Amino acid sequence: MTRPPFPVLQRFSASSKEEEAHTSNVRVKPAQVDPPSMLTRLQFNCTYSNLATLPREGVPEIAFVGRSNAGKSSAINAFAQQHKLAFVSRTPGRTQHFNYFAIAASPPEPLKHRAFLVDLPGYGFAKIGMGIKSRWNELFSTYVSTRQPLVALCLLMDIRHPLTPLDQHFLQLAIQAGRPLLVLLTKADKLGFAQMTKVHRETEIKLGELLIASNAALSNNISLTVMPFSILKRINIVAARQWIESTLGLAGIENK
Ligand SMILES: Nc1nc2c(ncn2[C@@H]2O[C@H](COP(=O)(O)OP(=O)(O)O)[C@@H](O)[C@H]2O)c(=O)[nH]1
Ligand SMILES: [Mg+2]
Repeated sequence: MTRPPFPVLQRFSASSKEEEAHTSNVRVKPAQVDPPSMLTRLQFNCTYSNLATLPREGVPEIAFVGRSNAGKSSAINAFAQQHKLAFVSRTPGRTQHFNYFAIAASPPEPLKHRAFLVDLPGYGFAKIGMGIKSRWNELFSTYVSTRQPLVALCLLMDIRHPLTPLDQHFLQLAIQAGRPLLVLLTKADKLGFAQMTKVHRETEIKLGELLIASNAALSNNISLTVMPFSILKRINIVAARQWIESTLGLAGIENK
């Protein structure tokens, strides 16, 4: 059987209004752009520091992972269209726990949820000691390889310095666990359009190579989607949210 030259590397399609918002530098109000989304019902659920106590409801979850300060909490806030849902920090490395955000069942019932988004502790903050780093490494690798309700990972990397050695390390753990990946190249507003497109393409190519190098047999089955992403310029907020909703099985349910 002939193997495709690359693993399943999916092209994103940003909504035309989002692209317009970027290229013409116009800020588009959320109400004009955003289709209705279940993610606007996100609520803080619980903080966990121990894998054994994670929710056992068996509903699907997507975890947000990346270096400290990559923009994880900001992205969750943007998807939820809420300003203070996830803690957005100017002091990197402060979130040390697994923060669970829940989409409530409807009508709301205590302890019944449709899905979770999980804000994982950031990695790679210089002031964190080796003890915490190795504990986080162990936590993450156990979580990503054994957590049954985990349907995908969303990896966030600052578009100005993507695929650092630590990013590659955690990508390899995710790939080995066979998890679908959404890679967001955050703070894309910091680059011009040409540079943003160049980094996007280069990152896709490097990720494809990394997939093949990590596990050639497995790589053909892993879904990998890469998008430039900006909250300030609203680049791909809707496209990423749609990817998340469809991966969580929420597409088309829309607030019912
Ligand atoms: N320019 C720009 N800054 C952003 C963007 N997203 C997040 N930030 C900033 O990056 C910093 C870190 O964000 P945060 O969400 O706390 O990162 P986390 O540590 O990964 O959760 C904050 O100062 C945010 O305001 C973006 O799209 N553009
Ligand atoms: Mg955070």
